[in-house]
Amino acid sequence: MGTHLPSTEFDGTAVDDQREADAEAVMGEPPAQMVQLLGPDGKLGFDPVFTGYAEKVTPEVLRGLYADMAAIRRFDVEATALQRQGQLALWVPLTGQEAAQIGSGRASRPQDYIFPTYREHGVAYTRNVDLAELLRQFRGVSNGGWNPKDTNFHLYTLVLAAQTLHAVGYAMGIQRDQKLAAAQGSGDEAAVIAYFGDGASSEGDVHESMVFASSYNAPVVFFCQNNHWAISVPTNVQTRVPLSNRAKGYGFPGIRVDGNDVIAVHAVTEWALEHARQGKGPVLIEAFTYRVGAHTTADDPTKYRHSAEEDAWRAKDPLARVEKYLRAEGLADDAFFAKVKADGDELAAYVRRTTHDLETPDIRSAFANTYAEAHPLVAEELAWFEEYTAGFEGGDLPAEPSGQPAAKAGH
Ligand SMILES: Cc1ncc(C[n+]2csc(CCOP(=O)(O)OP(=O)(O)O)c2C)c(N)n1
Ligand SMILES: [Mg+2]
Repeated sequence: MGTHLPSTEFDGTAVDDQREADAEAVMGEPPAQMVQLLGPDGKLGFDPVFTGYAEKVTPEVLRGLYADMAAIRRFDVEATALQRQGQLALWVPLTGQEAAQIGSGRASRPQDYIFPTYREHGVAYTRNVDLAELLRQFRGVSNGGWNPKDTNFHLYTLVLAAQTLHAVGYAMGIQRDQKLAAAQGSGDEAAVIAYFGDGASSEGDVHESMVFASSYNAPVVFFCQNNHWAISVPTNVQTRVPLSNRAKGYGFPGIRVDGNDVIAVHAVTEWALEHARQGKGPVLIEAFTYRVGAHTTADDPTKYRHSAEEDAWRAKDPLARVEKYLRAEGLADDAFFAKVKADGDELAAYVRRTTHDLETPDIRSAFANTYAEAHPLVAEELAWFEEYTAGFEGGDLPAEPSGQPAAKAGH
C-alpha cells in the first residue's frame, strides 16, 4: 500500500470495504464481522452467540422497543422544530440512531450507570429522564438539566471523550463497592456504559480510558456509535481498521454490531453488561449506524456529503425493519401503529407546552459567570453586545431579572 494520507472530502461509507481490505492485506487484520439479527428486509437471522440473548426480546419486548424508537424519533422532530421556531438555541438530532440508543439503553439495568455524550436522547428516554427537562440545556436556562442520581444517567458531556475517563473511574469505584456487596451477598452488581462517537474515538482520553479499564478489569462497556461522521469528517479518516478491532490491542473483546438492528444491539449489550458485571472486564461495542440528519441545527451536511449516501442508509432504517417483521409475523396490527403514533404526538405536545412555559434566558448571565470576579474584557464584550442588540428593532435586552447575577460592566 502506498500513501496513508486520508482523503477528506466526499469519502463516506462507500470506502469502508476497501479500507478493511487494505488493513487485511497490510497486517493480516481480519475484516470486522458485524452481528446482525434483523436485516433491513425485516427477516430474522441467526447468530451462534447472540441469538440466545435475542430470545429475551419477546414479541412484547419488541413492540416496546419499536414504540420507544418511534417516540424518540417524534421527539427529535419536535425539538428540531422548536429550535427553528427560536424556542431552543441549538438541537442535536439523533434520527437514524434510534436502534443503537434504545437497544442499548433498554439492555441496561437501573443499578447500571450511564455516561452519555450529547446526542443520547434515546438512552435518556430509556432511563426515564424527563425529555422536557433535557431541553432546558438546549434553551440555555440550565447548565445540566436533570439530577443524575435520580436515573443513573449522567449529565451530557460536550468535551469529546472526557466522559470515557469519568466512566472508567466510576467503574473502578463500583468494582470496589461490588467486592463489598458480593461479600454481603447482595447480588446487586452494576456496570457502567460510556457512550462516545467515531470522531471522539481519536481522542487521547479514549486510549487512556481503555488502558485503565483493561489494566484494572473495570466493569465498563465502551459503546461507540459509529454514525460515520464527526461533523464533516468521515469515519475512515479516524481509523484505518474497524473501530471494534481496536479492543484487541487493549486486551478485551470488541464487537461490531448492526447499529440499526435493535434486536442485535439489545442482545450484544446484554452480553457485554453481563460480562462486565461478572467481573470479566471491559467490552467495546461498535454500533455501525448513520447520522441521517445534520450534526446539529447549525450544520448543513449537503456541503460535505452526497445525498446518495443518505438514501442508502435510509434504506437501512431501524424502525422500518421492525415494522416489517412485526406485521409479517402478525405480532402487531394497524391499531398498534396508530396508538404508537398517537403516543408520540402526545409526547411532542408535552415537550412543546413545557418548553413554551420555560423562562427566556438572560444572555447577560453568560458574561456574569465567565469569571468569578469582574474582568474588563468581559465588560467590554458585554457593552459591545448590548449596543449590537439595541441596533435591532425591539432588540433591547430585558431589564435585569431579580436574583440573577448581573454582569459587572464598567468595573
Ligand atoms: C475535545 C473537543 N474537541 C472538539 C470538539 C468540537 N466537536 C463537537 S462535536 C464534534 C464531532 C464529534 O463527532 P463524533 O465523536 O463522531 O460524534 P457525533 O457528533 O457524530 O455523534 C466535534 C469535533 C469538542 N466538543 N470537544
Ligand atoms: Mg460520529
